[in-house]
Amino acid sequence: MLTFRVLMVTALLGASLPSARAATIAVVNPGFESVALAEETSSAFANSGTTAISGWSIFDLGGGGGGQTLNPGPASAAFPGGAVPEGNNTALAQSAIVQQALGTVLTTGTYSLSIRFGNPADRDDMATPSSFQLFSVPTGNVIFARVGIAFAGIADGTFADFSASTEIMAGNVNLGDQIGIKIVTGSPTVPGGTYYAFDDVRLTLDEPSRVVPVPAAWAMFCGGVGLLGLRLRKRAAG
Ligand SMILES: [Ca+2]
Ligand SMILES: [Ca+2]
Repeated sequence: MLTFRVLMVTALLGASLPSARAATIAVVNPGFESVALAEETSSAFANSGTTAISGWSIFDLGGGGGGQTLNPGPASAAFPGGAVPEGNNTALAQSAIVQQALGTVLTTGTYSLSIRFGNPADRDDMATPSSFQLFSVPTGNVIFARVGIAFAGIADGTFADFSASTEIMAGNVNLGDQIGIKIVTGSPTVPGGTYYAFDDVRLTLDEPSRVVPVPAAWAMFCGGVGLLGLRLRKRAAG
């Protein structure tokens, strides 16, 4: 009887293994830590599409936009106490697009984006828009935008988490396109504006087609059922 119970448990485990987990899509320099900065110092992004910060390019939206990475120390005016949500550095940009091509193409599944946005204490909380986008590199189409990130929900000198997900269905016009992510701080129609800080960029993809038990689990399941059948036949025969 003990053998019977063990076989039943084996069969049930085989049938109910959890589905595959979401895969992380690699982002180069996701926390802007590629340059080791001393406290209270910053390193400017070069402008006009050049890549001065590993992995990332920056484009001026107009009005003299730009950006930098910053390691705020304890006496930081932007982030008093020096707290950043990940590592030592945060990125900041004003009236600019900071973007990265990801070296992968759009497929069906559920994409989830997350990022931390910060509100520098030494800058006015102007109503310039900001967003975090998943986009098609060849077409520029926005596949998903976490739009409307504003300082209203972020206290001066602190960061807040923003995340959302979108399901890409069969038939999406951008399937197969190279994809990228970008942070847009400001607007071409609102020159100047103010600095947004951002850090800890993450992207995952959960592909439904991969949500099946692994072969080893199937082997265990089939073995369990087979042995169970053999056991029952022996019981019936006896
Ligand atoms: Ca960081
Ligand atoms: Ca502020």
